Amino acid sequence: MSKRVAISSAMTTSLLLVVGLGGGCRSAAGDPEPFNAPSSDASADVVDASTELDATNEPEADAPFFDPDTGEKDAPEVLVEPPCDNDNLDGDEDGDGWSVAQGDCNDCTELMNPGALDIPGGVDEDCNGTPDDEPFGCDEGLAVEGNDPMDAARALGLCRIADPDAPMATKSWGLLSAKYVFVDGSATSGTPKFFGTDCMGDGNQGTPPNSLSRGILPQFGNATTPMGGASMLALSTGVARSGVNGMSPAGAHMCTKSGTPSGFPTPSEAACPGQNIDTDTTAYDSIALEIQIRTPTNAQSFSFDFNFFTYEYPNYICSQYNDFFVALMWPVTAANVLHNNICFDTQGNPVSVNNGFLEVCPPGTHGGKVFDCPLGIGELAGTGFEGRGANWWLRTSAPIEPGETITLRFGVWDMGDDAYDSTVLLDNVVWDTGDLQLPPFTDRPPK
Ligand SMILES: [Ca+2]
Ligand SMILES: [Ca+2]
Ligand SMILES: [Ca+2]
Ligand SMILES: [Ca+2]
Repeated sequence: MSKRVAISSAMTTSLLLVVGLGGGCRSAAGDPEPFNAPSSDASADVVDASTELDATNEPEADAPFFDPDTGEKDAPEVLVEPPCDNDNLDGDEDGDGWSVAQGDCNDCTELMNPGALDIPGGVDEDCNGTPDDEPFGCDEGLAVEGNDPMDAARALGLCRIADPDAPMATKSWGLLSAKYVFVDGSATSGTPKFFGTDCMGDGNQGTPPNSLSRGILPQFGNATTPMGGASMLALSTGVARSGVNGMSPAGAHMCTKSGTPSGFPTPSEAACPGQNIDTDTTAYDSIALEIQIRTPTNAQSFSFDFNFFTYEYPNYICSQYNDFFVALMWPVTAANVLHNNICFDTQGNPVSVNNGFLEVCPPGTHGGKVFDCPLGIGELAGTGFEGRGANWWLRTSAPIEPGETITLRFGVWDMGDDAYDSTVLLDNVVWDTGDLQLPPFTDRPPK
């Protein structure tokens, strides 16, 4: 089950401890003042995320954070700004790190200060003098082949840029940095397996990741559009564009090589008992976006959406060639996270062709596994992955500490060799200001 549902007009009286920036971005096309109109029908397209959190069910060491069978929780409560004298200028009465003199506009709630996300609802959580003015809509008109990694972050819906060295009064949450790297965090390619005229794009020894390994796309294939806003980020071990491009996605030589992330490759133990896992820590044709974010002081978790397409279906299941998609996070303390990867299915398998969510495909039995493919093949049309497999959109959520600086590295790589490419689409980073910190999980977003 998913923890979050799209807000309907019927729910708008009790919304808004939770906000989807992606939803705000999405609204840009049709609603000029989306955050100021939470009770209109248009808000169904505006505010993307809600939750049913039970504030009385505080997480305990061994207790589940939610009912895994029903997903049941109570609706969130609207933030009501508490009356506050703010008469202790240099103290920090609410313990949120800001004194009134430093810019805390309400020193009686830790949910309001310059580091907060400004949630629709009439309260000026971020204390900049204007309620509900969180930036949005920054991913329109971005160039497909744009080289600025900050644009890739914008494509994900991250519209607020923060200054790493800002004084307290303007120490907002937001994106601190972004860069394209290989999946091990390195920035220059090792000696690739192939190079020369066979290469697509600009990969070579000593180069940064191939510029064709990434793209900022308004659409992928005939059917896949962004989950939030106007564009999404594509990362590929082939060419990160729709359709067939040279040998991509059958097996393009992008002509880069790096190490795998620390701890990888890992087996898909639950999905592939006895899988012959490669011990080679070489990542072919890898690409990653690494971003640093100072998290909102009023958020407890975040989520992002991804959609993994792989040419390895149906030929290579449970093999040493299985490509990986990982979402690595630092710091991360959850007990169910292996090697900092917050993205895995309910069995703990990392995202590859073996993942339990591979449901867009022509059905069949391959590698000893039955693939029912309940989502059909329509979404493969025009992608270059016709006859192959994809997950369709999934949503990964993970807890954060409010106001901390986190690093996220989203990456894909070819395992074993550089043949049979995989492409992941990424979009819709959303902050959740509910009371609870759920452990990392991945599931289908609500329709
Ligand atoms: Ca304070
Ligand atoms: Ca405060
Ligand atoms: Ca504001
Ligand atoms: Ca607000």
